[in-house]
Amino acid sequence: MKTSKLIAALAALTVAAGTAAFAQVQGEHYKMSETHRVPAIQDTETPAQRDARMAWWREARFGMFIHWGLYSIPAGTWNGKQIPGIGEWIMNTASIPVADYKALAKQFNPTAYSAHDIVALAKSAGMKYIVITSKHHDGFAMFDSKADPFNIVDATPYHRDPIRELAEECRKQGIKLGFYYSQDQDWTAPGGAAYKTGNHDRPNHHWDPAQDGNFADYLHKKAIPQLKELLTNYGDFPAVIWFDTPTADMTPELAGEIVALLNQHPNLIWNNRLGGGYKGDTETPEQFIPARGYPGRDWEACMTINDTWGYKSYDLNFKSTQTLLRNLIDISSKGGNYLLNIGPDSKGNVPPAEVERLQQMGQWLAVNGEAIYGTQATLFGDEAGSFSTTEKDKNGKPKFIPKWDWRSTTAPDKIYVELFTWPKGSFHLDSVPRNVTGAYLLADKSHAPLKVTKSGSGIDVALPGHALDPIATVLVLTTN
Ligand code: FHN
Repeated sequence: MKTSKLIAALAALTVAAGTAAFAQVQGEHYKMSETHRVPAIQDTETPAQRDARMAWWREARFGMFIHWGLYSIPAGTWNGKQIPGIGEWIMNTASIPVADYKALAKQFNPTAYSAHDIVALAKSAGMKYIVITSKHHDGFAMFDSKADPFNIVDATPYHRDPIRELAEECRKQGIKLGFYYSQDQDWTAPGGAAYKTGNHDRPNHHWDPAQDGNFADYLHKKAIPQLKELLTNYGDFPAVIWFDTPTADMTPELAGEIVALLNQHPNLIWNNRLGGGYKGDTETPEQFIPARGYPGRDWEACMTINDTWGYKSYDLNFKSTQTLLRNLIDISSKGGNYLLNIGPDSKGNVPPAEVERLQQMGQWLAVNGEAIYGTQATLFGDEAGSFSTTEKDKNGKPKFIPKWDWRSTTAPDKIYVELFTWPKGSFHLDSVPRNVTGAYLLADKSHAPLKVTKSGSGIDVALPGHALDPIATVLVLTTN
């Protein structure tokens, strides 16, 4: 099956099944090629240059994804009906005509939006960067665009550029900012691609003649000019461009035109979802954590807090702080970043349940962040779980059975062990590939030494009777 068809089939399947999130469109589904007509920075830089370019991102480990746009107005309901699936897909899922969807802009007046508060929230959560939807698949630009009038400054009573305000606040509060940009799907621009949901017609799955047109024209008239605006109008930002959902329309030639633009910004980081065979900088597993990470590749798991990216008024299926924190620790132990989403409502308020969980994560990180930021993957590995010899996953491959007792992250002179279940009496490792010189608990301010007993290449660390944190207590092994 061709890649684009596979992605479309996955999308249709997922929507049909009414599952929580859209298709798991992660990097490995895209066809990549090693050679490009327009070489990308990843093709030409040295390993040392690459390490320097990726340094802040690798150190960061935890970022905030923001899905915010016109779809926060219907918030999952259209013509009185609750529309299944993720909130930002409502236009596609409910086959909303272009004119009706565009009319939402006249009502969009997010007066409660505060860039200051959102950046402060990210910081209080311990997040080190933000990636916001500058334009999602609905084609509405959340920024001041001269290239296309369907944007928040020209088409709404708000008349402000929230992305500019966010960029200024990120600069003030010392955090990086990236822009999500849906370069391929654009459901309100003639020629913009669409994924199939429901009975939308082949070959482009459009549902309104206003969408018909030529993809290359769309790219030249709207997407490339808007990318230029985003890359030049916000000072030292964006630090990241986060592309999404490439289709077969994005040929190597067209993608090459975008790459030529990206190449003019030598510090930029961009993901593996441009299309046209480009691998980009990062793998982007969506709504799942890969069993063993992606050794040798930078990667970032993007996930929702509930079951939608864009705000849906009735999606209250919020994950617990325990789940979210364990995800962060699990991802860090496999060498990846966690891009955790919030979905502000149409006034610009972040749902309180999301704020609460992020702040609780931040409290844990304020004490234990040393075990996360700038760390490397585990030196062990089996603690994460193993592949079943009998059970198969939905792709027919051996099923990964995770274990949730502990994880480990690594610094040059330390091994961190994040304990989820508290062992009775002592923590045992069969084999440690370094010489352990001491041990203490990170949340113990006095760093009182714990007794370490060595046996062969293994160790036992004597522990107090109770965990210091109900979610994860970090045991630090000093090493040389
Ligand atoms: O279709 C989008 C979806 O709305 C959301 O933006 C996610 C975030 O990674 N990306 C696409 C699905 O892969």
